[in-house]
Amino acid sequence: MSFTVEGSHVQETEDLISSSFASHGTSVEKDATTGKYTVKPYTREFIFQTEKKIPKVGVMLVGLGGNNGSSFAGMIIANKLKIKWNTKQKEMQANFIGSLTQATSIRLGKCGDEEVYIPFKEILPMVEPTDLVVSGWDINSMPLGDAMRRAQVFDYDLQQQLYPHMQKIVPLPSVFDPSYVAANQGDRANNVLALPKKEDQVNKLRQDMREFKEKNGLEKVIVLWTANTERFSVEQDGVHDTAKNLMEAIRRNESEISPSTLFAIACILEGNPFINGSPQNALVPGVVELAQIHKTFITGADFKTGQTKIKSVLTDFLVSSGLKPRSIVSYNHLGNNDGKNLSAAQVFESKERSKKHVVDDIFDGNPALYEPGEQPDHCIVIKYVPYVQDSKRAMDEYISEICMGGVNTIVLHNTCEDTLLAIPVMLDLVVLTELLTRIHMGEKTNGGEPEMHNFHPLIGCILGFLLKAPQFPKGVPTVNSLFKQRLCLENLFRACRGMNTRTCMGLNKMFN
Ligand code: NAI
Ligand code: DG6
Repeated sequence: MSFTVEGSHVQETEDLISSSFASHGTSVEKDATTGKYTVKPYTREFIFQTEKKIPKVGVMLVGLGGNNGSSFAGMIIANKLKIKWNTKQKEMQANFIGSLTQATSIRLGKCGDEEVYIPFKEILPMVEPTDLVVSGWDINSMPLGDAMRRAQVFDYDLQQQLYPHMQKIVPLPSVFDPSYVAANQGDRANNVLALPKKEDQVNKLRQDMREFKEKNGLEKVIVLWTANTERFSVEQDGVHDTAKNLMEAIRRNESEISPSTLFAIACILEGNPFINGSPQNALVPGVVELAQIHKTFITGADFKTGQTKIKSVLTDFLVSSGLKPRSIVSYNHLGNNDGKNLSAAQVFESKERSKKHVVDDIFDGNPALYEPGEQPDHCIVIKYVPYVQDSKRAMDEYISEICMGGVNTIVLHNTCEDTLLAIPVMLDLVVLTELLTRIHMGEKTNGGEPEMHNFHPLIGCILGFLLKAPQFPKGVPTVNSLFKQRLCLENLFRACRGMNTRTCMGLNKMFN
């Protein structure tokens, strides 16, 4: 590692970084008679322990043959082989641009007059992307070389170089339930597990994970759902509400349990983290409870890539500046298979939810502008236009009330290249999830050594920067604001390393 941290609050051995961290918070009490609030600052002392040894990690993608799946595998191989290719403008070389861990930096501090930054990935030991072993499932049997050509995401010259390497990777047969996706996806389904019982399907997925692990000598496997967006499961008491009910419902082959929920359950039972990159409610309450019992990470939902990332920044800028958005309209059209699947109403509704609710907490958090429950008009439109392929066009209009009756209108046009925005986000989710499995925390109390714990299974609260609809543990307030989410990650890792968290107050030079 490129730096060490000194101080009595941090110790580093060959295996472990141990740090203690004082977290300053405030509790608020309301006087029942006067309605007046009293704020009480408090400090809690936490201990973090980070295992330094980076395991050999495998990634299994559900939807391996799709645009995201094949391009993710291609990105890893191209970087591993340091592939260079020609576009019509210039020679390119493989990179991870767009990845928080691989392409951004963290400020260490000042060294004399020099500002010192380190690559984000050096703050704590993280797996090297090129060391990842990639496999997975798809309901379509196409080998990845052909799937990459079908996707039309990479430049032709890059495709030509990757083809022989990619063609060796063939997706495993998957669990498929046509009632969860658009009818237009049926002709893709030629690689489906011929197991009618859900219990057998879960067991087969578990076996696939074990075999992948053994065959490649892996110490950890992370599973990422990047398959089609599914419609929401209709959550029912007695089926989805508890871990016990869910497992019993699987045994009696209940129909309203989605493939993505089955994958999540198989992962939990194998002790493998599961990441849901699509918006559907795979992580129903029974899944969350099962993950708590088995102490396995689950996270979702829906990669935050283009239009929504901008929305969570722009709305935050408007509302935190005291401007009042009254109308947000987000339109996009795209021509890839994702767009084709989203053209079915029930599937679209899943995406609509995650694209829409990403700003709710920003309005709720400013009672100076918005009455309780007041929200701007907010409309999401997605259209399938095959010609534009993966090059999604996203157009947004934000209309805000400004001072003294003024109206401010912002219009954006964003040519997204959806998949090339998504694959670095997928990489970050894998790298950071793996790291989080090696961090343990405890709280210092007056007597004795603190008991150390894993993080709560719903690590969406830590990885929200990468997710449109991060799932938080009950009682933890939702944060969608992009830069708060980034600061959360950076500060958590600084604390684990024994460094002060960033306040951005710049107090050292503030007085005259
Ligand atoms: P895609 O349609 O190209 O790929 C999905 C793949 O999943 C297909 O190959 C399909 O055959 C396969 N599939 C469908 N059901 C399956 C099942 N039950 N088991 C295994 N495989 C199955 O879509 P793309 O563009 O790769 O996107 C994947 C997912 O990621 C979609 O749900 C999309 O909404 C989501 N997403 C994509 C973002 C992006 O910017 N590309 C951002 C946010 C989310
Ligand atoms: C249509 O919106 C397709 C979707 O799958 C999105 O492209 C994807 O969720 C990325 O969305 P966004 O809003 O982050 O650009």
